[in-house]
Parts: sequence; C-alpha cells; structure tokens
Amino acid sequence: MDLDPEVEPYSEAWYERLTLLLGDAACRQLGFYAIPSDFLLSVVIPVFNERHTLSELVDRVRAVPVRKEIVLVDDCSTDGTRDLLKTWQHTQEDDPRNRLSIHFHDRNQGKGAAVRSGLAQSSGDVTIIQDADLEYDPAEIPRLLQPLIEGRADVVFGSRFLGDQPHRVLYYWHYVGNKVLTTLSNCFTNLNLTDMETCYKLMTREVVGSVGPRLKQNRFGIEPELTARIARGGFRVFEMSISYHGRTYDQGKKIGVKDGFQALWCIVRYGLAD
Ligand SMILES: Nc1nc2c(ncn2[C@@H]2O[C@H](COP(=O)(O)OP(=O)(O)O)[C@@H](O)[C@H]2O)c(=O)[nH]1
Ligand SMILES: [Mg+2]
Repeated sequence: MDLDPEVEPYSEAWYERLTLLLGDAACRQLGFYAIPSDFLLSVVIPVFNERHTLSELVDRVRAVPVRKEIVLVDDCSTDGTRDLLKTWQHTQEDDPRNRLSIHFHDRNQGKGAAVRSGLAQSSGDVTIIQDADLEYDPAEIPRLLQPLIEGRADVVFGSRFLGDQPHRVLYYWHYVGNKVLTTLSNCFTNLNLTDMETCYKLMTREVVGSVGPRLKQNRFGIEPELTARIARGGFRVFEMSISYHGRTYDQGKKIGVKDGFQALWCIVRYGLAD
C-alpha cells in the first residue's frame, strides 16, 4: 500500500488509507481518526518569563497537524520574553494553518488572568490551554482531541496520573498536594478526576462561551475554579493520559506552597457557590 509522505497526518486521505491497511477496529485502538479540514483549534498560551522555552514550545505547537490559532498572552514578562513576542508580532508570516494572536498585559497578574484574556480571544471549535514551558507535550494534542471531535465529550482533561506515558520522577510532596487538591475538588464537584491541576484542559466552543466569561481567578486558583464551573455546567468530561516532563525550580518552575493554599480556598469557594 502506498503511504504517500505528502499525506498530512489526521487528514481524511490519511485516515482512509490507514483504515484500508489496518481496519476500523485497529484504527480506533491506536487513536487514528480524521480531523475535518475546516476544524479550528485555539491554543491559549499564558506566558510569564519563559524566554528559554517559548520558541521551542511554539514550534512544537505549530507542528501539530491541525489548523490553529495560537493565542499568546504575555503577563508582563521582564526576562526578554516580551521583546521576543513583539518581534513575532511584527514578522508574522503568512501561515494559514497557524495564525498567531499575541496580547500583552501591562502589569503582571498571574496565570489565571492570562488564561482569561486568552479564552476571551479564542474562537476555535475547541480550545486547549497550553503552558509555555515544556512540561506538557503538544504532540499529544491530536489524541486528546478525538472524543471532542467525535462529539462524545465537551471537555477533556489530560491526566498526568493515568496510564504509563513517560513521567519525570520529581517532587513527592507535590504529588501528595496534587492528590489532596484533586480529591477535595472531586468531593465538591462529584467528578471522578485524577488530575484537577493539569494545564491540559480542552473545551468545546460552547463550554468556553458559557464558562469563560464567568472566571474570576487571576492566579493558579483558575484550575479549581474552571473545574468547578465545568462540573456545575453539567458538561460531559473525559480524562486521558498524558506524559509529563516536570521541571525543577532551578529550571523556572513557579508554583509554590502559597498557590496550594490558594487552590484549597478556591475549591471550597467555588464548590459551595457559583
Ligand atoms: N500569566 C502568568 N503566567 C504565569 C505566571 N506564573 C506562571 N505563569 C505561566 O503559567 C504557566 C504555568 O506556570 P508554571 O510555573 O510552569 O507552573 P506549574 O508548572 O504549574 O508549576 C506557564 O506557562 C507560566 O508561564 C504569572 O505570574 N503570570
Ligand atoms: Mg509548568
């Protein structure tokens, strides 16, 4: 069978050839499916002082074989990231598959504020939140999109604690903190999640339209708030395994104990009332 290298992965032609070769059941097992050519993915990237990783991250996002708008929100970086984004803004190449949409905050407000600005600018059929470091791998995005594109899910959470995808072994107490926060969040939402704090939350346009404008948290409290609002909206939530290439504080990780306590507060706050 001729598998022409020019055939774009996840295109109708690619999927048709693979089904002929492998059959329908094997394609389902392997996560091979077709992404419609008119499908648009919004990738919202909150950015704060990420000059060492941002270029590579955006290259990896561009390489995802889906038509996208890449919404970058700089939260007043001071390490040169802002200048890098300004140059991109002025040298936008004409790539119809990867439209860049770049926005700047004039003061630092936190990840949540950048995510909220990004969601307000996103117009895709599905939106994913993508951190600007390299802890989460954009190559996994097509797999995460499948239940959304097939109309089975409204929201997909990428879980770092499901399955056997590669994981860097790092801080034990972070893992415990994550478990505690996820469990407490589940008690309020009655969702059976394994990783509430994951950055990989994918939402259909309907979910973004309903939940996005109501978000209030500026910092990392955005994760429990978003989760609580999704649960309250009664949307169909799926969870899929993802890999995790955690970084150390020396490598630029920013989340800390204070953020854990703030997350606790947000779980209770948004668990009790809207
Ligand atoms: N907008 C904004 N983004 C931030 C801030 N701190 C972190 N981020 C971004 O939020 C994402 C997650 O930050 P990170 O330090 O990797 O958090 P962690 O991986 O959850 O510990 C990254 O894309 C950061 O650039 C901040 O103060 N403002
Ligand atoms: Mg990170």
